Amino acid sequence: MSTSSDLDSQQPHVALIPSAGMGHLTPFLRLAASLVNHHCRVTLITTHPTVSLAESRFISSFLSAFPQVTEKQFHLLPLDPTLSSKSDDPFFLQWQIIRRSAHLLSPLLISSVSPLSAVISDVTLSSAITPITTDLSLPNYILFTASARMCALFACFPNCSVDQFDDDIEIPGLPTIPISSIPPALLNSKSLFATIFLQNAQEVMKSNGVLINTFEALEGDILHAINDRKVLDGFPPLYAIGPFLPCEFEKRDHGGNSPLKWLDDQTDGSVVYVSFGSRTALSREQMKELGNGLVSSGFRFLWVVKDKKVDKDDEESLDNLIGNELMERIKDHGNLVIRNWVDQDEILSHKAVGGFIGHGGWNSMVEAAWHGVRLLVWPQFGDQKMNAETVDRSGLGMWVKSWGWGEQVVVKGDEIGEKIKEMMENNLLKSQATLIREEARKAAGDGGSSERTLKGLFQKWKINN
Ligand code: UDP
Ligand code: G50
Repeated sequence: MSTSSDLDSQQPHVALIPSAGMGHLTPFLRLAASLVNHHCRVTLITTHPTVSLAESRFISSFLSAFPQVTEKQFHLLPLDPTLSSKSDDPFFLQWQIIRRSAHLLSPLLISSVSPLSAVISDVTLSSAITPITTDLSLPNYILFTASARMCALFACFPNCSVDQFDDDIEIPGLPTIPISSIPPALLNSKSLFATIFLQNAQEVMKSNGVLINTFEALEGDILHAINDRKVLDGFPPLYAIGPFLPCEFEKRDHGGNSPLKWLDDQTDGSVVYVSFGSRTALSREQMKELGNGLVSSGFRFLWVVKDKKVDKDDEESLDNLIGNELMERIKDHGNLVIRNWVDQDEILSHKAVGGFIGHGGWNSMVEAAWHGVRLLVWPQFGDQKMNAETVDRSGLGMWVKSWGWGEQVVVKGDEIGEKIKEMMENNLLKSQATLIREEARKAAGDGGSSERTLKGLFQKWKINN
């Protein structure tokens, strides 16, 4: 008869090393919750300090909800002053700080209560972590935090001659990628972002596998192209284990200010939810045009406004940001504008919500798929056009390519209003979003493609135990 300690010793033990920003932390903590629920031991490496309040709160509530998870605090080195001149993005700088501090991870990984079966680290850190896991002879997996389409570009990047990027990009097994969709920072091979991206893409080849928050029905063609080695011979196995499910620990006490009460009073499917994620601030001018567009669309809306990249800096009042006159019109029409963190899952799962205007952050895209909410994607920077392409092709949403990147053009309110109407009145999008929701649930459910893939990984990790 096996005892509970025998069973414990058969459990895989995985260490997770997330990177900075909610878009990177969220998939890690959702994966961690899923691993615990599958009886896996989890060690979570938590970086100190974090950039945003949202990150530190998220980690605290995760650790309170999962006391069985071992936390290892990773105290970062200070920022190298020469780096701060190379980027004004605090999250991106934090990636560099984590990378520079990576040698401090070895003792944390060695001092685990039980030996590790695998280490899973964020893709932005991969070239800094791989030498450490190799040194410790630990299996090393990478979590890719964007779409499979972006992953294909990542895989091929070392073979692309970026400075000669003047044409569209051909990746075997994928439709042509227009040059205008490539993350702008990658177009300058000398930029810090492009240099690190290249190093990560080279080093990822040494990892045991790449995990990704997507699923067959959403990106099956690209997953197959990568795993059939059409995209790049020798790329590690890509494990599609999404959608990562939002969890109970993410719920916050809104002190009676939850938008749910307002949503409860709206007609089913009538509301447009507008949010550009955790770290995208539109220009003031664009914000006003968006407000005008929302009002002119005639649809009810719930708009989450952000003024600064980092939540701690968001101080300006809504009246100052949007202007009194527009705020009055917004309220007169019965709409809701919020400037704090919202529980996006709670909103997307509400029956009143019919459409979502978002920036193409991959977590949000997968959450929309999970809830079957159709999208109007408005990419602002980075990987977001690559993600938008996937949303567009799957039929989950639409993308107005002429709107360009966030800072390129100021899109006029009238045009925004028209496109909102188009998204909300398009029955094909609506039915396709419902279909994708069903597929997402099948993938994550018992016997579904992602569930089976995750179980396969457990078997591997148990053998390594
Ligand atoms: N999010 C949220 N409430 C907010 C803003 C963001 O719950 O007020 C969540 C959102 O649901 C998603 C994550 O934060 O899970 C943001 O990641 P995403 O990849 O969508 O975009 P990013 O913020 O990284 O640009
Ligand atoms: C954030 C961002 C820009 C950007 C990406 C972001 C990605 C994700 C993949 O997540 O493309 C990625 C892989 C390796 C790497 C960085 C990012 O070094 O602001 O493009």
